[in-house]
Parts: sequence; C-alpha cells; structure tokens
Amino acid sequence: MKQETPLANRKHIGIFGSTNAGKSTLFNQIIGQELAIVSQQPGTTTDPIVKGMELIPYGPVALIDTAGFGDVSVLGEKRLSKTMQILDRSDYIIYAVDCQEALQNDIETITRQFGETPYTIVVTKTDLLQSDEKNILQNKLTGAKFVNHKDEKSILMLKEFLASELQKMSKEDDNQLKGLLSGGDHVVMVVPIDSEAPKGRLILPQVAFLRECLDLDVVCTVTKEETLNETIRKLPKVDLVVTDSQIFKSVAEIVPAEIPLTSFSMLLAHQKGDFKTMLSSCEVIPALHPGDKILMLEACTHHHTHEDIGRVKIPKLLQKKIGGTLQFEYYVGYDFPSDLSQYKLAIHCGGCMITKKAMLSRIEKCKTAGLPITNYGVVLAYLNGISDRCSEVFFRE
Ligand SMILES: Nc1nc2c(ncn2[C@@H]2O[C@H](COP(=O)(O)OP(=O)(O)O)[C@@H](O)[C@H]2O)c(=O)[nH]1
Ligand SMILES: [Mg+2]
Repeated sequence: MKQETPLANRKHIGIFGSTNAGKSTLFNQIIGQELAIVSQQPGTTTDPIVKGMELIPYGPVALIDTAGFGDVSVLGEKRLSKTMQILDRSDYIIYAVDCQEALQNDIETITRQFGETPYTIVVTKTDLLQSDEKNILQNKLTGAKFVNHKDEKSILMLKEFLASELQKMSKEDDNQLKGLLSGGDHVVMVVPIDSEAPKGRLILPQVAFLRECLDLDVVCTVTKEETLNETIRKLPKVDLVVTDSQIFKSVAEIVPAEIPLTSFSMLLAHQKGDFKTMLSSCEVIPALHPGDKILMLEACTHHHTHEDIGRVKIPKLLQKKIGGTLQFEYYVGYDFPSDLSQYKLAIHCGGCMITKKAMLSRIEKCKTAGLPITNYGVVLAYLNGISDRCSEVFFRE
C-alpha cells in the first residue's frame, strides 16, 4: 500500500470565487484529473472536494474545491456556510475570478475577507479577453495570475508559483519538536503495549514523532513502561521522555525529576494550538456548577479511543471534580455552533486529523466569544494533576 501523508500534515489550498468562475476547471487542471464536475450550470459543486496531491517541488498539499460565493439557489446559504468553513481551514487561498467579473468588480473588497491568510488572485478564462483588457487587469490586479483551460503552460506556471509561495511560508509549525530538541539530543518514547494498542503497528502520533526525531537528527529510543527504568539507566543522557498520557502517572514515578517529561497529547496541543490558552482555560474548572453546558469538539468521526476519551473519560473526571452533572454537547467534524454564549467551557479533541490553521481559527472564535477553550490532552493532564510536570518542558528558557 502506498504510504500517504495524512491530510492534517498537508498545507491546505482552498479555491474560492463566484459560482461559474472556473474553480472546478482550475481544480481539475491543478491535480491533473477530472475529479470535480465542471458545468455552465451555476452551483454544480455542492460539497467541498478535498484532494491530496504533490505540489512539486514543495511537497504534499491538499487542494479544496468549494461551491463558491454568490450562489443564489435554495441551497445557496448552506453551501456558503460550508465554503466559509473551508476558509477557516485554508492555509493558502486561490481566489478565482472570471476575467469579465475582474474587469467589472472591485475584487479587493472580497479578498479583504481573507484576513491574514495568504492568497493569490487567479484570473480565469483569459482566452475570452481582448489584449487591451489584459493590460487593464494587469494594472488593476498586480501580482494576479492569468490562466485559461486551453493553456496548459498557464496552469504549470501557477503550480510553480504556488509551490514557491508555500516554500516561503514558515515551516516552523511542521515539526512539533522544533525548539524543544535539536540534533544529537536523545529522547525516550514510552509506548504502552496494552489491549488498546493496535495489533502489529504503532499509532499515527507515535509514527509522526519518530519521523520528526529523524528529521531533526534526534536519537530516539522506544520502550514500554515495564522496561523504562532500565532504559533510562543504560543511556548516557536523556533530554526528554515522551509518553502516552494514559500512563503518565506511573511513568512520572519512574522518570527522575531532573529529566523533562511530557505526553504526546501535550506535544500535539503545543504544536497545534494556542498552548497557553489551553492551559489557562483549565482554571475555570473549579468554578463550574452542576448543569453548566460544556462544548465538546471532535474533529474526527472514526477514532474509537478518542471517542472514549471525549465521551466517557473526560465527562466522568470533570463531573467528579465539580461534584455534579454537567451537560456535554458534541460537535463532530467541521461542525461548529453559531452561539457560543451558552457554554462555560469548550474542550477540543487533540486535533491530529485537522491542520493547525483549522484549530487556531476555532480557538480564535472561542476567545472572541469569551469562551475558555482547552483540549483533551490538556484537560486530562489538569484533571489528573499532572499538567505542571507535563508542560514544564515548553516553558524552559
Ligand atoms: N472559455 C473558457 N471557459 C472556461 C474556462 N474555464 C472554465 N470555463 C467554463 O466555465 C464554466 C464554469 O466552470 P466551472 O469550473 O464549473 O466553474 P465553478 O462554478 O467556479 O466551479 C464551464 O462551462 C467551463 O467550461 C476557460 O479557461 N475558458
Ligand atoms: Mg464548481
């Protein structure tokens, strides 16, 4: 089986624009396949289509085709809200605009909505442009790219341009160990081999961790809890121990206090989100009252151990802590409630299936609404009384 880069580890490029702007045509041409339906009929693309591809020489990306703006059909409003969700997930935006629309409309009022997300305006259907019109557009939309579906070279140049833009964007978030460890350091990874461990393999965060160690020239020793003590004693130096959070307490008793220790979920929280916010949000927990509403956000729909953590473990511990029943409301996938004022606390899953951009925009929405937001790993660490030791390593000078 071909080993694919998970979508969450790919930079997401969203294609936006009015209906009929030529977005699906562009999408198909960039991936080199007829995947999205192209039609003169406005509103043909209903659900966003996501496709992983290699953008050479940059690397793996995910390209998203959207329904677009300005859909006046009955379903329009729903489609528009889906499109806006994609906006939150996009690391980079292609704004496709029909050349005639580009001549007539003020494009900047639209691109302003993209906020800080980097974007490129792509003028489509240039085969329908008069040469003097092209000059006008080049002056009006500086830096815009011009394509048409019969001109393969124009697509190739756009792809090269996208690759160079992504290359320029900070790669810092891509490695969760950057700033914590560097070449020559030695880390010990503790993997529980229990009934929850999948047969014959490691789980995604563990594999990703090993790969990141290799990328940074960090030496990693993998061991079980049972052999941890012996492993640490045998190694000349240990710069960090990383464990599954389920066994954090017993691991913490084995690892000497002078050796930094953290968990995979803390690493993920640190990499994926606004770590300080997630830690400090836990401080509202002692002030919760029975009956309060807690917003539970699960990005993925199919991971059973995660489900157990969000649906059973956290509710149980949280209710025990406050001595009463709380109301937990679950939002799965990219669904997100419009009214946040009814909740006292939001708890997000680790987010291993979504990009940092998607996670940060959700955190931002909560912060704007004054809703404290934390995540599974951080709240579990807090409820188990281990968050201090777990997070120490991130605040070292
Ligand atoms: N002449 C011309 N027509 C195009 C070009 N790109 C797309 N179209 C047509 O524009 C219409 C809408 O295209 P589509 O990709 O479905 O637009 P979307 O609604 O933005 O996804 C279709 O009839 C396409 O064949 C182009 O470069 N030149
Ligand atoms: Mg379309």
